[in-house]
Amino acid sequence: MATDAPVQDIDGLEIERGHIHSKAAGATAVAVALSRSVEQMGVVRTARTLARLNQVDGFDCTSCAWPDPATGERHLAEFCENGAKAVAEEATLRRIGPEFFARHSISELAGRTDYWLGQQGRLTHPVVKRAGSDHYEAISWDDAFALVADRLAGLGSPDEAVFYTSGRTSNEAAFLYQTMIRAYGTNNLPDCSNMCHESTSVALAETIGIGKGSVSLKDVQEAGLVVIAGQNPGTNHPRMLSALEIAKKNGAKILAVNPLPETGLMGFKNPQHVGGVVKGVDLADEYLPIRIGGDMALWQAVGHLLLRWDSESRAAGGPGVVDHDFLAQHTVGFESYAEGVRDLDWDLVDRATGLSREQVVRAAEMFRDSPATVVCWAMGVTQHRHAVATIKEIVNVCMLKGDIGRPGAGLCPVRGHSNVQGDRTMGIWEKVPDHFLDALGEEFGFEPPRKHGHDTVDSIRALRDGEAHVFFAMGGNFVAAAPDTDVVEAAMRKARLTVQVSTKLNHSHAVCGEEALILPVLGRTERDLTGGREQAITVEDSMSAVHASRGRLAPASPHLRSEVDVVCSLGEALAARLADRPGAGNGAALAGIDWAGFRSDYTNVRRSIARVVPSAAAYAEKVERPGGFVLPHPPRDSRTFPTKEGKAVMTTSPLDLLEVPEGKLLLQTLRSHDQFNTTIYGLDDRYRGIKLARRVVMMNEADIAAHGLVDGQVVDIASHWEGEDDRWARDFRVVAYPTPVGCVASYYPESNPLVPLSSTAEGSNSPTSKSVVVSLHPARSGGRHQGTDGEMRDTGDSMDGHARRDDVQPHVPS
Ligand SMILES: Nc1nc2c(c(=O)[nH]1)N[C@H]1C(S)=C(S)[C@@H](COP(=O)(O)OP(=O)(O)OC[C@H]3O[C@@H](n4cnc5c(=O)[nH]c(N)nc54)[C@H](O)[C@@H]3O)O[C@H]1N2
Ligand SMILES: Nc1nc2c(c(=O)[nH]1)N[C@H]1C(S)=C(S)[C@@H](COP(=O)(O)OP(=O)(O)OC[C@H]3O[C@@H](n4cnc5c(=O)[nH]c(N)nc54)[C@H](O)[C@@H]3O)O[C@H]1N2
Ligand SMILES: [Mo]
Repeated sequence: MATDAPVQDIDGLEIERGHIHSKAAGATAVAVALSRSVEQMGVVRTARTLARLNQVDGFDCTSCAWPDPATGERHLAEFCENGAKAVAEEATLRRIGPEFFARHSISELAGRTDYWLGQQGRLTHPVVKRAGSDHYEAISWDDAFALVADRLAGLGSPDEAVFYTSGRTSNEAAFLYQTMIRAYGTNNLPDCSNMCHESTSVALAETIGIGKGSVSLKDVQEAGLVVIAGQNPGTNHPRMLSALEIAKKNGAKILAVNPLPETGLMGFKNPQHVGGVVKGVDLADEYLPIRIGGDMALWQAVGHLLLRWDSESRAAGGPGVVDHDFLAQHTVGFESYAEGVRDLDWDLVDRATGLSREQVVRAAEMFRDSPATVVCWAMGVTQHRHAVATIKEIVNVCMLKGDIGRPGAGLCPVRGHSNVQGDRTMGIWEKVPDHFLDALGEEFGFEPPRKHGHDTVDSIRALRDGEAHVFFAMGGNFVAAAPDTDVVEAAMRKARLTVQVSTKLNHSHAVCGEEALILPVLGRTERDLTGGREQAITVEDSMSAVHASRGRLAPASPHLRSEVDVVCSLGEALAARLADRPGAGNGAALAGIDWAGFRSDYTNVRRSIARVVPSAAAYAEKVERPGGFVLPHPPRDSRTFPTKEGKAVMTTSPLDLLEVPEGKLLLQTLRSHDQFNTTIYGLDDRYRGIKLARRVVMMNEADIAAHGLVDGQVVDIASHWEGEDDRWARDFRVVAYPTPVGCVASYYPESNPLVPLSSTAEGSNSPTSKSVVVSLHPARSGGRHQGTDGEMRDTGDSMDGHARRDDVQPHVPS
């Protein structure tokens, strides 16, 4: 049977090394997708599940936020290897119930890897950890809701609770969740966006007036130039490669900007057509192996060159290269921008980018010669100190060429979680604008709190400093995903109550508050019969397209509830608790909301969404159309820019280089091919040729020699931040890899202990997960503890819940 989960963490001492692949996908991807699916689901369920994936009458893929092709253009198997793995994780036949928690103490679970935890299977029952206990035990749903309501009402103020959201939550659940939280009385709504594309949302809102990308899938396919900066699409958005393949066939050039020669940037073999499996296409026409954090300098240099060539061309009576009509009609700030980049410090550009002058010029020529350009970016751009300023420079260059609001051109931030953009649209935002709160208050007859709430980083501080006492998570794995693992773990253990609404076991269940609850919910693949009828939910993709999703599989357990049900039931319990015994929170506001009506028919939720969410009029009706509908986007639709100025804003930012002290390196933390964030599917980073090991640090050969290390050596990594004690992560294996000199890379979340809580992007407060100053030291353990799954073994204390903490004790290297 396909249901056996690993009994023990994989614990070999090997790492397997292969070559870096030159083309992504191909037949191997299909084979891997199928074998992983069969492993988790068996043959019949695999066939039934994958056939429904991303089809009009099926369910939306739970992996990334890349959009689906138009209704008539979908392949029979509209999925990718990693989408199939994501679905297999959820549709697995493995189960864990109360007997599992009786067998495994919480401190034992805290010593397990996220890989092992995730492989145990789907959660089947609500469970509780009572104060003082080291085990979860079964609890009824009613008792669980009463417990949460009681602890929330018992706080000094609603602001002492924090409500996290991960980006898989449906629009319906997200909308009701933020309604409940604001009716209760706080805006403490941190979400995964705070660690993800927040820098994008901030930069775009300030410059084009809306924090979302401006392109459609068709624009990508029809672009003259597609730039892919700081993104690894072959692994994280594999279906994007099909769009790039079409773009190339239509004549597009591709410019890849990335410290690593990621396989999915270089080539693609489309598994959907036979010819593709055989030959494949080359993707990047130009690849810039930029230094970590060098992007701002690159974009300023491109702007500088475009303006110079424009003047030269016009002086010679030519047509110029810059769209002055667009600039005059639609932008403000051009003059000061032009002045700012006129005297570019080329020395600084050279040092920041690590690129040759020829490479930079060639890149700028590609912009110059492109009739229409789409710029795509992801975490390699957003998770830096100067991320917001860098994205504004991307916008500047697009403005120069009038590359917004016309076919084949625009800004394309590629979102992460499949519904992270939708959750924001639904009000999951600690700083939601007043007009949203006005509409919400109007709809439900209460006065929402106006004070901005805590984002992710500030929520950790509030818990750490004893200012918040209850942590509630709608999905996700906050403890493992957040920066500064040691700090976040201590903060979480200080909480009075932690509640995790989850599908699968993860580290945040094991590092919990004095009291803790796990509330198991339906996943998107499963039939939702809440209220006795078949319910659909809706999601929004990276390109603002909203559509319905219907799960088809039988739920993993009869005890599961939907996220909508959980929110409605908690809203009712909290209203009842506050009516009986007044406490913290607005009981009247909660009591005035028709939770039962929402639970019985999600169409009622969509009707409220239509009245509250901007531009969502007739939401309930529009999502019923096959393929759904696209939310309006003024810059994209009509070149109108809803900024204060009424025009797009060009900005000037001083070029600032992150100086790395002598002997130190800049570390980026990234994803392997075999994980979805903290969910680890397996130990095979196939395209990069790294197998069995996750505790690795990819490093340039010259750096390995210069630092007196050898390829394969086991090292401890220290991170250095502004006078604070060094942070440590131990026992990482050095892997020689083509990354620029001075730049190293390690997998997330194993490297999260190294990301300082206070090191955040200016303007967005996102952790700088892609630029951590580190140094490497021969391992204190001598390499004895290197386990292939990234867990340390034979430390003698590896099961007391502190094994992972072993890597953060201060240690002065000799
Ligand atoms: N299979 C799978 N799919 C996923 C996810 C997953 O974990 N697994 N996660 C989802 C989520 S939430 C997100 S946000 C996205 C993440 O998608 P990505 O942003 O592609 O994810 P990362 O692995 O963080 O990769 C960042 C890329 O940026 C590059 N990079 C690092 N620093 C710099 C820099 O300074 N400049 C430039 N130009 N590049 C740099 C890295 O080399 C790497 O290729 O994917 C989503 N989809
Ligand atoms: N160092 C470093 N840290 C990072 C990043 C990085 O690049 N480097 N990336 C950041 C980014 S981009 C992001 S988005 C965050 C991700 O942070 P999170 O979104 O918090 O983390 P995930 O690993 O995606 O969460 C996985 C868990 O979600 C639960 N889950 C899955 N599906 C469902 C569902 O349908 N409903 C519910 N209720 N629960 C479900 C499962 O229990 C699973 O264990 O991490 C951030 N952290
Ligand atoms: Mo993300």
